[in-house]
Amino acid sequence: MKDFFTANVSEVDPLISGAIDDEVRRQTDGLELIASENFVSEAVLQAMGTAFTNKYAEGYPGKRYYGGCEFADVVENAAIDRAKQLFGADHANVQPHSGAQANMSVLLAALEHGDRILGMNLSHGGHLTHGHPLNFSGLNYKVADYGVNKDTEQIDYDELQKIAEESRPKLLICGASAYPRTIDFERIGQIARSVDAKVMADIAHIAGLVVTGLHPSPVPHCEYVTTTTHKTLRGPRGGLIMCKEEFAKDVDRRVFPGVQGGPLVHVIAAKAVSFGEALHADFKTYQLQIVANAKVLAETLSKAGLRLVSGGTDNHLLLVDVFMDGEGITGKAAEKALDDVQITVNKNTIPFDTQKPFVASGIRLGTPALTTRGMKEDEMRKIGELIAAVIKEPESESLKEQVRRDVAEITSGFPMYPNRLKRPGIEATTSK
Ligand code: DSN
Repeated sequence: MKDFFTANVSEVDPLISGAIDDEVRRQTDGLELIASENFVSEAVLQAMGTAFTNKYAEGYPGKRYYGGCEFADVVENAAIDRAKQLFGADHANVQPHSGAQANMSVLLAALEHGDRILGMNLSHGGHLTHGHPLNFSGLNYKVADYGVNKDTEQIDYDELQKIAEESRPKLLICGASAYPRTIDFERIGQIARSVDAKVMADIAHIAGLVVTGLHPSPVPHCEYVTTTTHKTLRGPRGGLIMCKEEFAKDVDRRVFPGVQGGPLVHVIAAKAVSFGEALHADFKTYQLQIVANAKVLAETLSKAGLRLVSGGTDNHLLLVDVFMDGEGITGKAAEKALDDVQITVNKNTIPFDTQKPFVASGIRLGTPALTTRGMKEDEMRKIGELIAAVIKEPESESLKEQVRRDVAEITSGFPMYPNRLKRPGIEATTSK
């Protein structure tokens, strides 16, 4: 048993240890532009890799179904208090393992089976859990949907009002996973109240902007607010629900025992650490830079002749139409060509897309992760030019060779996780 409690993963499991090392190297050597990803601090990583993973703590602080939860209570109470302070919310539940489980819990709290929801169409920027037919939200509830205006590619609030009046939902779901513009939560709240509906705002993408005042907060206007903790908020992977006090009991009992069993206390510890980081003044500086970087990236791509959905961005992400009615390449081809040069993005449908979702006409880019590394406007200009060049000549091996060198030069100036990088000279143990 001596080794059991002391040996490192590299000593006991070379395959997994090698893959972990390779992943750190991949993240370090590449340009990460997936809008929903970010890099957590070493402190957050450490909090996650702790003995709290051993602990069952079903229930809530002070009311657990297991003994020995006194330190789990310290962690969960800290996460709750910090989340409430960050968002200015009455109540926070920090236990959801993911954004999908946060949303599922709210739908269970707010609705009866078969009630109607009104959510943003996935192909216009919404999310699976907002009513997609293959998701629990589409399987258990009647669904009406809204999207963006064909000309502006932005939410048409008058149209939304009309759809709400026609469909009479019990819950209006707003928030998006691929929408580059500011969302008018106040107006959405008014629309919901005019048809006697409640509102759930899913701010998974923009939570970091919301807590720093760079995007209007939904908290005063919406009964329920959900988010993931790992995107602009820069915490560990996980979910979070905020609600008005009158809904707190219902939300809590839908998370546990409704949807989940024991909470992941090690992840809640990491959430608490990241919320503490987000309460620091420098978190606003970071969020301001995310937005500034997105604007420069958008301008650069636009100047290079690519079409930006909605014409630009107000937040951390941009949706680029790379297909351009057949003049360009598909999102799938663009994702692959960029992957070849260690620029990581995801293909994404654009509103009124003519391509299937797995092919798509667009790619989605976001700046949270590269901004965490310290990159600023100059790097964004260079990166935008590299992306545009690859999309214009996706088959050119000589261009890709050059871009790979440029990517290596950029990333080498912005090191990360020095204590977690594989020792130099040790070869990769897994292959791509
Ligand atoms: N998969 C997330 C995203 O990429 O936006 C949403 O759940």
